[in-house]
Order: sequence, then C-alpha cells, then structure tokens
Amino acid sequence: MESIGVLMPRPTFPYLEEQIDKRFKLFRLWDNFSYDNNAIASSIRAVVVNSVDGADADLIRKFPNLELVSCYGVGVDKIDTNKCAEKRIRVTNTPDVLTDEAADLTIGLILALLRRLCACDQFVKSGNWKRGDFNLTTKFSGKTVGIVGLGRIGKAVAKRAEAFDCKICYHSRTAKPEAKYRYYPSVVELASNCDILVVACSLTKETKHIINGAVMNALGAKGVLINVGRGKHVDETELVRALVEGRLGGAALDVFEDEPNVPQQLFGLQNVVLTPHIGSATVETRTAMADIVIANLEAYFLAKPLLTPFL
Ligand code: 8YV
Repeated sequence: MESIGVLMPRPTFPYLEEQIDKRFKLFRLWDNFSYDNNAIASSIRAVVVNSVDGADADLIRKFPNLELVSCYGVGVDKIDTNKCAEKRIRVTNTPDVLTDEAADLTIGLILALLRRLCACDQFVKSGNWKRGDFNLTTKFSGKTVGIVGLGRIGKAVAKRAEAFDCKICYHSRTAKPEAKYRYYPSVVELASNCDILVVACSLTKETKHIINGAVMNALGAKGVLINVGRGKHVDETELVRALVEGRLGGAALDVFEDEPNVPQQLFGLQNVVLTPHIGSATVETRTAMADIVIANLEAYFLAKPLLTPFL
C-alpha cells in the first residue's frame, strides 16, 4: 500500500498525518504540491478532507484516478457527493465516535450561555467581584429544550437534557415513532414551544437557513438558540438583527456561515457565547475519528467492506 497516493489538502491533526504517512504515499497540498504534475495527480487514489473544507467538483476533477474521498468528520455537506457518485468515487465519514463530544459541548454551551460562565470567569479574574456580586443569571434545569434534527447528536443532547429534568420536543423531516418526545411538524411551532432551541441536524438544501427570522421571532426574547450543526443552518444576518434588537434572548454558536469569519456585531453582546467549531475537538475524539479514516483507507485498498461508508 506504500505506493498508493493519498492527498491531504490541509494540515488537520498530526496523528492522522503520521498514520497515513506510515501506510501510504502521502502528498500534502500545502507542501510544494502542484496539480500540474500529471504523474503525481494521476497517482492520487484517495483524498482525506475535513468537514469544513470538504471536496468540491474542482478538487475531484483534478485527480483522474480518484477512488475514495475520506472525510475526517461526520458532515459531508462540503463534499460534492453528486460528482462522487457520477465518477463512482466512494465517500466515507466518521459518524458515532463524535456524538458524545458534540452533545457534551451542547450542554456546555447552554450552561455557559444561561449561567454566563465566560462573563463570570472574567468578573473574578478582573477583580470586579471585590466591588459587588455578579448579576443573577438563568436556570437550565427544568426548561423545555427543542431539538432540530433527532439524529445521533440530537438524541444524545436529549438524553443529557433529560438528566437536567428538561422537557424535550423536536422537529425533523418526519416524526420518529420510536421517540418518546413531542414532535412538531414545523420549526416555528417547535420554537414557539421551547425555551432553548438546539440545531443538530445535517446541512442539506432543505435545512439551509432553517433557522430564519420567523423562527427567531417564535423563540422570542426569552428564548435562546444553540447551534452545533452548521453555520448555514442559521440566517446569520437575521440572527445578528434579532439579537441586537432584543427579539431573541441569546445565542451560543459553535459554527458560522463563513468560518473563521464571525460577525463582529456579536462580539459586544452579553447574551452571546461563541466557540470556534470545536464540537469534536478533543484529543480522544479526534484520535478516534483519525482511526476511522485510516481503517476506511486500509479496508478500501485491501478490497474489504468500508467501515463507515457514506456513499
Ligand atoms: C470537524 C465537523 O470540525 O464532524 C463534523 O462534521 O464539523 C467536525 O468534526 C472537522 O471535520 C475536523 O476538522
């Protein structure tokens, strides 16, 4: 397998790079790689991409012998899967291993937002505590959590929120008969009936801007939005407007429409918590994700079944 060309478009996690390098002929796009070198381009049989950059039709077209796109992440919305299907290129991703991490972060964001943990930390560190107590904050336990997308991550969030005695309701394309939670056929209805709206669905044509101005208004000045899905799930311009005008109670966001660019208007708002797309970003989870990427590459080139095929 040492002669099989595998391309990584950008540095991700050194462990992943090392493990690929040990087994395959790794080409690093950031390391003097030129698409114009036909011999090299023809030797590439797999690319390993992350969910944020993905692999568009342009990238795919550059490698005439590409057979596998392996995504180091669960979200494949940035991979042109139609192009892959047309060219019979297999696609793998890393579901399951990051579910706990994304759900843990969701609860962390809810608590950080409602209990204002980041501001509290600053309050103590700046010495302001000596001048008086911190303002009262908002309770999480017992609130109603509405989840958009009751897939793996949505269910893991629900399970955790249940431990906080929260009432759970959800919206997804269709009701899930096995779910014991209340289903709302529209996101506006869900938002009208919950305190905390969590976006945990995958990004598709149908779910782009699923959180629009009407949803924000339905959630209202006492409601908060948590986004651990994709930036494009939320109409960011509308979100900034709703927060600035006080029509929405707050937001905790791990993902943004144009990462790493985040609307500056959000920086000064007290009712906003921002994290830099860290849903899966722990050593443990990123290692597990890397191991799946490697296992899929090995399986593919040994003609064994893929572990986590997307396509
Ligand atoms: C990562 C993700 O940010 O799994 C996903 O869909 O967005 C993340 O886990 C990314 O793919 C790792 O760089």
